[in-house]
Amino acid sequence: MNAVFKTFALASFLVMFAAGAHAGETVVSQKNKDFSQKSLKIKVGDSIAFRNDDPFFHNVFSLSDAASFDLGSYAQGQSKSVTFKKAGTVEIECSIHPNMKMVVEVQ
Ligand SMILES: [Cu+2]
Repeated sequence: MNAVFKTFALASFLVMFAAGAHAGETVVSQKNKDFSQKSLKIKVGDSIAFRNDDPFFHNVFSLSDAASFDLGSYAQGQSKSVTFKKAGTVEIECSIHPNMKMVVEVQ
């Protein structure tokens, strides 16, 4: 093995390691007045991107102890994400459509 190849191999390993250690992001769609996933398990540090795929406004909020937030209301095609920093059960709702609910288990 020559020195150039060794350096390249080491750099490739470091890039793969860094990518593997990166926290995950899951996309959840809001479509037909519902969340595309009713329940989801993620790890502390992961994020969820909520994308509005309906031709009208949706909101995303949670009042749970493990994550309390309000992403506001936004239109079709827009997406907002939340990073979950605490373990626990998070109930997520839409203030515009009270029937829209999903549960995230943060582990
Ligand atoms: Cu909604």
